[in-house]
Amino acid sequence: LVASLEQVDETYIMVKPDGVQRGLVGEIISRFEKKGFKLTGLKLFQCPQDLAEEHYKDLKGKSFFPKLIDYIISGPVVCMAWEGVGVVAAARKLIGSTNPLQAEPGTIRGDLAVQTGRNVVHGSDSPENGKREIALWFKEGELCQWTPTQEPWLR
Ligand code: RTP
Repeated sequence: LVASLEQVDETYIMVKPDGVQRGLVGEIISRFEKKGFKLTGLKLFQCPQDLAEEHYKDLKGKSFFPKLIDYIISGPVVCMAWEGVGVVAAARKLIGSTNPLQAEPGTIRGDLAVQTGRNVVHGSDSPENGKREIALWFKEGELCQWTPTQEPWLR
């Protein structure tokens, strides 16, 4: 076995409350699965205000910050951890631009959203933030490090 020299990164992906309430959870998870990344954490979660504020602390001075926090805590979100080579940048590409009207067709936001303030999904913007956000949203025992079995599932 030749060990890969490429760095395996992890990213925090979150289906925001509008994505959950519009029934887009399966569709969004499916795009990351089909791309070929490995799911290492998944839960439905009602986010408390202090966690939302900590997650978005870099945006604290922005005029839209209070509305953003209200949006994120308005209903349950789906928290996910994904890992793979290049997963952070690739996930941002799959998600598309922050403003869904500028997001390319074929991206999650380009296909499924209209407003910046209702853009259905979050993805970490750097490997460092991927690690930070996964540690923020998940407890130790909620994450699974796993290797695919060598046995075929179907015969
Ligand atoms: P995210 O962190 O959610 O993946 O989004 P992003 O990197 O594409 O965008 P960022 O600039 O970090 O903004 C975080 C989220 O804040 C909301 N937002 N509202 N002008 C506005 O009303 C405005 N600008 C940003 C969006 O929900 C954005 O995803």
